[in-house]
Amino acid sequence: MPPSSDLQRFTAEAQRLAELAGRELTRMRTTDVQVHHKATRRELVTAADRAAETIVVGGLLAAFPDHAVLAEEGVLTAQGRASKSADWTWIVDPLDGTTNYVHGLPHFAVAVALAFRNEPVVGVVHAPALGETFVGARGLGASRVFADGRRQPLRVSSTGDFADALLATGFSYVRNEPGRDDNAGNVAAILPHCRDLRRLGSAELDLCYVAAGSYDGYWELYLAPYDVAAGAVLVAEAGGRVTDFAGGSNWLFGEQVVASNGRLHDELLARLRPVAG
Ligand code: LIP
Repeated sequence: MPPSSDLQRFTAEAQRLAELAGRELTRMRTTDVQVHHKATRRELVTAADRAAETIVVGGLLAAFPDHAVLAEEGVLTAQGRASKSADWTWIVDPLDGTTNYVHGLPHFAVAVALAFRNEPVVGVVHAPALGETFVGARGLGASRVFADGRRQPLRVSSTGDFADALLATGFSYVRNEPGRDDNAGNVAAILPHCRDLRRLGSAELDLCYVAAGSYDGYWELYLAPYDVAAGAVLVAEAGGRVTDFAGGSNWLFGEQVVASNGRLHDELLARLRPVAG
């Protein structure tokens, strides 16, 4: 693992670029947001997604030319693929929570992660409409930074009884495709046994709220690496646990993520149904 001084430098640049992109998202949100559809009618993309990605990826490629980049919209890189093989790969979701952004809701974020040999070690999630940025790096802890400069350390909750747990989940764009699990069975299996469920529409912010101790756990299916990489770093640095549905480590590329305060993890895994598809 590289020295912490490198991680601090990478984190600072990721935060700077995420906040710059956040300002552009805010500016573009005041105009009529032109919506386009990706693979399914539910999967939205806007010019704002692309503008934010151009800012973040352009800045990263300029600052770290020998690093690879995996970004959602593929504006400056081959879509969905890292631009080159390298020890270091930036993983970027320029606008996580696009549906919220289009519908005028505040839960959307710019998410920037950096992986060392495919293991995320830096995470930045900037929520412009909420006026906060979640920042962290391997071994350096994680913080919530407010627009007025205040900084709070992130720490997962201490909730130990499932009946007291506030949990979160989401529903994939591909949930109704043949062979896919629409997650309704998991909701039916879990909701009767926890305090309540939330579905806010941004996986990266859901992971941040686990790291902040607001949520006691979160799960979702069929997400891409850029939907989870940054938030997962923050959960780990805040003392939480991130796995796939089997309790293993295939959560980044495996399309199944479970995050928790650690104490509730095994019970959450036990109540989730085996993944179909
Ligand atoms: C979204 C995720 C959310 C999920 C949505 C979508 P996007 O990412 O953050 O958790 O439920 O289906 O995948 O598309 O807004 O970047």
